[in-house]
Amino acid sequence: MSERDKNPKDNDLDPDDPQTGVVEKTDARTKRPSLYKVILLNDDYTPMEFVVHLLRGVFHRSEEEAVHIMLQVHQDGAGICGVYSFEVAETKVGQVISAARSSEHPLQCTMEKA
Ligand code: TYC
Repeated sequence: MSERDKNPKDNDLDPDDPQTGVVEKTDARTKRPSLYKVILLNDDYTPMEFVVHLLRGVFHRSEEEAVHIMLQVHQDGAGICGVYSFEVAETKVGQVISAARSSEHPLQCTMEKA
C-alpha cells in the first residue's frame, strides 16, 4: 500500500481510478394520478330516458342528478358525468359508447384532463 492510500479519505481521489460509475437515485416521492372529466355530448336522436338510464347505471347518479346532467347536456351541448382516474374514465367512456351503439343511438362520450 502506498503512503497516499493509508488515509481512507484519499481513496476517492486516486488518480488511477477513472471514476466512471453511474449514479442512480430513486425518486421516492409519490405522485397523485391525474384526473379526467368524462363528458357527454348532445345529439338530436338519443332519447332523454336512455341518457338518464346510463347516468344512473354507469355513473351511479341519483334520478335527480341524472336528469339534471342530461338536461344540462341537452341545453348546453355538453356536460360532465364525473371525474375519475384515467383508467376508470376510459372504462366508463367505453361502457357509454358500447351501450349506445347496442341500442343504435348516436350518443357520444369523451374524456379530458380535469
Ligand atoms: N337532445 C336529446 C333529445 O332531445 C337528448 C340528449 C341528452 C341526447 C343528452 C344526448 O348526451 C345527450 N332527445
